[in-house]
Amino acid sequence: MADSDPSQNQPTGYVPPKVWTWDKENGGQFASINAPTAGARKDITLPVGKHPIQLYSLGTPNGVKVTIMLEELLAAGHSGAEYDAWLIKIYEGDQFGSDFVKINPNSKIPAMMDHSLDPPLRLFESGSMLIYLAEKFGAFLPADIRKRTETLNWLMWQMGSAPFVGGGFGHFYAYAPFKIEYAIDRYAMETKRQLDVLDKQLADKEFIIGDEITIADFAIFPWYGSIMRGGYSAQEFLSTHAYRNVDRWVSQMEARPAVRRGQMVNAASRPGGGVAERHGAADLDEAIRAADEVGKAPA
Ligand SMILES: N[C@@H](CCC(=O)N[C@@H](CS)C(=O)NCC(=O)O)C(=O)O
Repeated sequence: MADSDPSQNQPTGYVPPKVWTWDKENGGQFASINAPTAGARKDITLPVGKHPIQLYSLGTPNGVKVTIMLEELLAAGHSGAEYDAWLIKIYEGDQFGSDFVKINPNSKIPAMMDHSLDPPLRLFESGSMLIYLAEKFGAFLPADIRKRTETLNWLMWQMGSAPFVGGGFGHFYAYAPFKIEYAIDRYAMETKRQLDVLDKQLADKEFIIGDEITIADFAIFPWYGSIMRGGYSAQEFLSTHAYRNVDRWVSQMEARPAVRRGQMVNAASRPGGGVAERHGAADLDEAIRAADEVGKAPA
């Protein structure tokens, strides 16, 4: 570890102990659910609906990747992608319920079961779900070796990069109990670097890998689309208007009906409309009708 002058540390005088122990909540928005241990904390039985695919999730960027994929599959005519989406309230600790942990030992949404297999198959990690669904339905992952590899390159880029945006920038800029200049500078720089990576990639491409939409778009859009549209209230701070190619691509993604539908799932309080749970197309049709009515109403 690099030596530093304790008087410069935060809090002033702080010296890391020889062995770290968990003796207090660390503050910030998620302090009450954070712990240094894994495993179930309570017995919770998860419901199972009527469709082959059962999703246990929340409308955060990692959850929305999968609901956009499922809605795009349904829009493309893959009726086997019908799904029930159940709400997992991570702020209340549902991800530490016994049944949820059996699906995802990492206790994070999204988690999924495919009941069309016997015994049913468990899935965790959103990137794994996107690849699984793409292969199951033969969609949004090109067969051509170069295009397939490029799609997976960008999918893995997203999975590796977004934690620096969410857990790094978002945490220290929006959620931490106090502002630390060093941490905010470090992660603002990294977030802007990633936006520039995307901006350069999209300069001469309609979608992430070229002229066809793939699971790379579904994975990248929820995170970077959110930042571009005011996630963490950081549009001005990060000068997001400068990333013109990303902005164009985000608008194009937002205009897709299946993307709109996917963003509404497990997101009841989302501005622009949403549903807590989704058990059939009609649930979203109804929410869209209601949102459009509100949009038409005079201010
Ligand atoms: N790499 C995982 C990340 C999932 C993740 O971080 N999920 C967050 C919500 S976006 C979560 O469930 N957090 C609850 C917790 O940390 O206890 C994926 O892509 O599936």
